[in-house]
Parts: sequence; C-alpha cells; structure tokens
Amino acid sequence: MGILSSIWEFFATYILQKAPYMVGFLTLLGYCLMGKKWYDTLAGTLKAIIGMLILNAGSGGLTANFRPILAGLKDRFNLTACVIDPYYGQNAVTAGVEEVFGKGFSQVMTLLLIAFIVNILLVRFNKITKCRTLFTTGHVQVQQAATAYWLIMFALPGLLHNDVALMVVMAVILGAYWAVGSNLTVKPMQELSEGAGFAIAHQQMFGIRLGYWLADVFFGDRGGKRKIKKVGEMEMPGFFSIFNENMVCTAILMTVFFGIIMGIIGKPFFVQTGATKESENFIFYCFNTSLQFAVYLAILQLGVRTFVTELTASFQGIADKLLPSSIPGVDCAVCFGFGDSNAVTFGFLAGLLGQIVAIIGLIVAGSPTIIICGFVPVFFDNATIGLVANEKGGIKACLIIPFFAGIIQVLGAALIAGWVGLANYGGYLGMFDWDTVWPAFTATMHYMGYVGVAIVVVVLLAIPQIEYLMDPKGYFLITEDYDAYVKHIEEKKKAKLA
Ligand code: ASC
Repeated sequence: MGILSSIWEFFATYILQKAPYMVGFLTLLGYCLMGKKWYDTLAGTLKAIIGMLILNAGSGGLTANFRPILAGLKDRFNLTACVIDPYYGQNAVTAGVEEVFGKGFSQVMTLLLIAFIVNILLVRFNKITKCRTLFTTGHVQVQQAATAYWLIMFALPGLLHNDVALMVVMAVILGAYWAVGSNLTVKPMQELSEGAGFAIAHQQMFGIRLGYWLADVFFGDRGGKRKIKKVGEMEMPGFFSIFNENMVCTAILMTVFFGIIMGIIGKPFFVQTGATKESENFIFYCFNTSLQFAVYLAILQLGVRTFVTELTASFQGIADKLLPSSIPGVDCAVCFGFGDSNAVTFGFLAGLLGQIVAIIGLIVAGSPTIIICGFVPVFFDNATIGLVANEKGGIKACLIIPFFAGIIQVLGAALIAGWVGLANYGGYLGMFDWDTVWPAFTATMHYMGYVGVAIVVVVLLAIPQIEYLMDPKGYFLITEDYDAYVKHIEEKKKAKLA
C-alpha cells in the first residue's frame, strides 16, 4: 500500500501536474502500445519532453518579462484592483479559501485527480459521449481546479458539510468541462493545422469555438462565394512590407506598445524593482525588453515544432488501444506554430485595446471592482482567438473578434470576481471561459441549487452530441483520418451545390 501510494504521489506531483512530463509520459505510453523499437521510443519521448520544455521556456519567458510591466501599472499608481491572471487567481484562492469557506487547499489536488478520471472516462466511452480529447496541460488544470473549487463552494454552500458530495459535484462539472471544452476545439485546430492531430486543452476553449463560429458567420467566405483576406495574404507597400515578416512585425509593434507603457510607469519604478539600474539608459532598456517578445515567440514556435509530431504520432497508439478516436488536448501556445504568425500579434493587440476600453469603462462607471489586465489572458487568449478567427474570417475577424473578447474578459472578470469575493484577495483566473461560461455555471447553481447542477451537466454533455448530429459521418473522421475528412466535406459541399 505504502509503495502504491508513493508511486501515485510521484505520478501526481511530477507527471500529472507538469505538462512536459505528462506529454513525455503519453508519448512513451503511445509508442510502447504501438510496439515501436526501444530506441525510437526513447528518442521520441525525449524529443516530446524537450520540445515541451522549450515551449515552456518561450511562454514562461513571455510571462516573466511582460507580466511585471502590466502589473507594474497597478503598483506604480497604487491601485487596489484585481489582477486577471491565472497565477494571481491561484494565489487568491490559496490566500482566501480557509478564511471564507473554512477549507484547506489540499482538497484541490484530490479534485484535480478525480476530474481527470472523469475526463478519461468520457473519452473512453466516446461512442456514447462523443468526447474525443484528453487534457494534458497539468499547470492549467491546477489553476482551474482551484478556481472551480471556490466558485462551486460559493454557489452551493449547502455542500460545505458533505465532503464526498462536494467532490463528486465538482469533479463531474470540471471533468465534463475539460472533455467538452477541448472537444469543441477539434474542428478549429484540425483546420488550422491541416490535420496535425491536436486540440486545445486550455482556458479559452469555448472562446476559440465562439471566435471560429463568429468569424465564419460574419466574415467567412460563405461557402466560397466571398473572398476573404487573411493576415498572411496582405500585401503591404513600401515601408509597411517589413510588417510581413513576423519577427520584424512583432518587434516594431511591441516596442511601440510596451515603450509607451514603460514610459508611463517611468524609470524609478523599474530601478526600484531591480529590473534595471539607475546608471542604465532607460530607452535602451525599454527597447531591449520589447525585443524579447519576438525572441520568446520564436522559442515557443521551435518548441512546438519539436514536440507536436512526436506526441500526435505516438498518440495513435493510445487512440488504437485505449481511447478510441481521441486526440490530445495541448497548451494554446501550440497553435502559434500554425496559421499566420502575425495573427498572433494582431489578436493580442486588438484584445489589449478591448481590455483597456473596458477598464476605462469600469473606472468611469464607478465599478466597485476594478480590473488590471494580466499578461496571460490578454496575450494567450486573444492571440489564440485571433489566430483562429483569421483562419476562418481573415484580418477583419482577427482584429474585431479579439477586441470584443478583450472587453468581455474584463467585464466578465469584474462581475464574477466581485460577486464571489475573489477580488478581495487581489486576483482572478481571468481567462476567457472563466469570464463567461464559468460565471454562467456559478449563477445557475447558486440560484437553482441541485437543479442548477443538473442543468450545467446536461448542457455540457449535450454540446458534443449536437456537434455530432450536425455531421455524424465526419465527426470521428476528423480525428481518425483528416484527409478522408477533407474529401468528405468537399463531397458534402458539392452535393449542396448540385
Ligand atoms: C496559462 C498559464 C500559463 C500560460 C501558458 C501559455 O493559462 O497558466 O502559464 O497560460 O500555458 O503557454
């Protein structure tokens, strides 16, 4: 028993919660199930782990460099405000959960494990459930488990005295959200990557599908009747042509943008926080910091190229033997390696503009909760949504949809974080789904109790069923054989025209 529990603890701590090792573990398992030679298995597993570590170095570098700048606005102007950022959100839960609910944080880990099992079961029985995707992003699952823990305890205080019922309700809702949310991204991601074989397991999965749908409805090609212009197809004259190159475009836009923000915050703040020295030239410091954006983005894309093929090729073993017709759900940054790379930058900037407009709106309206944009939601959410929107609806969709996503992120976060009391602890998770669908779940359960729980679960589980009914033949084909799926869609289009 002792040994078993030690193995389990090791697995939970070092694999389940650490995306690179979770991806490595799945690659190893997949290749073993396929009966690959041991040395190919070893090489593939190492490439998967290293690729994910490179991706983390890129996304972690972006976050470490640029989060303090946005958060600096708060400290510099002494604002008491709630920062929307997954790490601030997790800290807020840790800081307040004992005080508000009289519960420790340790149950969050139990919740995470049970919810993950719910995800696996929903995929295992996908003939019935129609769920095709497994979550592999442990760090995100920890953050979500923490926030869901708070939201559900707030919504159903009657459950506080019944630990078992509390865990069951939470795990079913969270596990269903993981399975159903990532399943919603299958189509957008398969189209974007031309069948690379992954979905997104992150914090804006409903946002991705909504952005994809809005881009198609309002900006799409209407079944080939209209020409759309994607970011990558823009031909810019003279000076502007240099923006066609992703690195140059990112460098120029970020220098202008972060140059302004860092200028507003002022040098003394950065000297005080130890980021730069009094003797260092401040303009040079701003320029050099802004260029890091392009550097980390390039690192991130290298990471994606290193691990995606290994994970998706080996996952075939898991799909064949354990989880039929499934694909892995991965970090949203993975899709930055596909589509038009400038759409990442444009989506981010449009989302940021939306967030700034909404924050000004909150201040002007005298809202009791003021939000500060955190780097992770404003960048990773809006860049992802922008990339998907661009693919379906071109540049207009890539700018307009993330702009509104930015507004929704701030307003949704202000409402929910103020209502449930997380704003008092300085932070809220703040990613798109947690500003939209999760507040809706919370309100439904808060006002309708157990009936509300049932409604949330039924609505979640109905989503893949509806998608399946819209195209029963293509639904599993898209994960099993993408080329055959493309043919199937072409035939459907022809039949419609005839
Ligand atoms: C998150 C989170 C991160 C980033 C990263 C993006 O939600 O916690 O560290 O997004 O996953 O690559």
